[in-house]
Amino acid sequence: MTGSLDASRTDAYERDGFLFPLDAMTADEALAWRHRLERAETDYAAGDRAKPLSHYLAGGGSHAVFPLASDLCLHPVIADAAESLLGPDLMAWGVSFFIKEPGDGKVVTWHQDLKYWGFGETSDQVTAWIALTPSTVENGCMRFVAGSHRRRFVPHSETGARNNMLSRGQEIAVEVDEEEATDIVLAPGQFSLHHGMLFHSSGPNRSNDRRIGIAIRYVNPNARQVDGSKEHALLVRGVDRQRNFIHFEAPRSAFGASELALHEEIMRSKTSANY
Ligand SMILES: O=C(O)CCC(=O)C(=O)O
Repeated sequence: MTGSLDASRTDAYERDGFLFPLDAMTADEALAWRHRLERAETDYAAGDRAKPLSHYLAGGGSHAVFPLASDLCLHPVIADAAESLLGPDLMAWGVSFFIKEPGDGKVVTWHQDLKYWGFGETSDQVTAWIALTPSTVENGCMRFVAGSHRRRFVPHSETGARNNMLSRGQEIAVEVDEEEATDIVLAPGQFSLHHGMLFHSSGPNRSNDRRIGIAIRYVNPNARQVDGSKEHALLVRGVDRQRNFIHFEAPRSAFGASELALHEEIMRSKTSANY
């Protein structure tokens, strides 16, 4: 199975700033990934750990410390799709888990990812968001405004709202017309692609099951921090001749000592603009 996108799909991505639904795996395979995640959650909770698991899963550096996250970055079908948009040299700069528990009230307010990533306004990145559970209107699927990626950065405010899954409650400070938004409904094993300039958000989980999505931030070697600093990335395919990133190896064990040390280093090197 190939995930390469034909010209009609890459054209649609250029036009709308997103694509969905794309198939990465069967529903049974997605369930196996979910079980793998939930076993890791149970094991982690049983251990004597200094930091909550969410510190690693939500913060963007999970692919340095948790093999499930790095394995997903390397998934051939997902990487094929990213390659169709970014070219053959591909890195995973970030992996974040967006898990909404039933009734936890968590939302993601309207925002543009790139506003906080330090890369400026660039098309040398794409997010693949993989659904391990159904992602529906009821459980708070993502919503995208088609064509909004062609706008420049718009002003954002930081509300600090505790029910916002974004670290500082980042929120677009101009009017977003909800009527224009598309609900990104996905079945388990499907994924969407979105551009980092795209206006997007998601509502609360009103279902009685978890909503689990994993966002992989792929970049190509042209992406670079505008302040000239280097951040860490996992090479997925090809070569990085520009060397704007510090490369790291996929983790060998989940939350092992060397993996935790690397994760600390990665989080320290991220500019405060990132998350
Ligand atoms: O999972 C969500 O609801 C939001 C995810 C998101 O904002 C992103 O992947 O950029």
